[in-house]
Amino acid sequence: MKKKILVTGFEPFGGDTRNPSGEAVIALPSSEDYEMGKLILPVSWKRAFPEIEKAWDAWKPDALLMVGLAAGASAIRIERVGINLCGATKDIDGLYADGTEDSCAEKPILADAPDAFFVTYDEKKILDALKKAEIPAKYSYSAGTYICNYLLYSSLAKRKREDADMQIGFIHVPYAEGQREDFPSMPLDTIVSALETVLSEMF
Ligand code: PCA
Repeated sequence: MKKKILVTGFEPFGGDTRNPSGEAVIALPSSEDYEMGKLILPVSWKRAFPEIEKAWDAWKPDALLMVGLAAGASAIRIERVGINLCGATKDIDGLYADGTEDSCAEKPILADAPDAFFVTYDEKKILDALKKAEIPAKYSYSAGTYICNYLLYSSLAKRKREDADMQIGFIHVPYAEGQREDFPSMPLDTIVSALETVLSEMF
């Protein structure tokens, strides 16, 4: 049986009209080698992770690859760790992580849980494959403290809780070329190729 990979990207947020992570995930072609499920998530503290959980529980994927935009990045960022912290940043619903409009305190994602979890995809294999494909890529040791890190930490915590044997990781991508003049960017085609390369190295 073919392995199943759930791939997620995001809708636009923070004043941008596009999000290359969602666009690249939508553009990903299917593969002979694995079955792919796709989700394009809202940049919402409350609404994004339940969508992953629902697909995970119903479809039972063998791997989960999440993709998000990292404004300012000039290379593909292979995230290595999710931390137990929500930053004080509002989401597209105008809410902070605690569900309020007016508090701005940082808080843990999960109470009484580990400070961090490492990703479970093979980051070395992925970096080598991206380098071989001549796509600028590097390891990243912080996925930030916004919704991307929230999904990464929450997924790794679920995996641990359920003792699931799943490859889980997060890729941050630059802005798509032509999207913003004030930030580094990468052609959307290259971002799509990068994700195909990552997916081919998930097992
Ligand atoms: N990037 C944000 C959230 C959605 C996205 O594409 C992040 O890095 O947390």
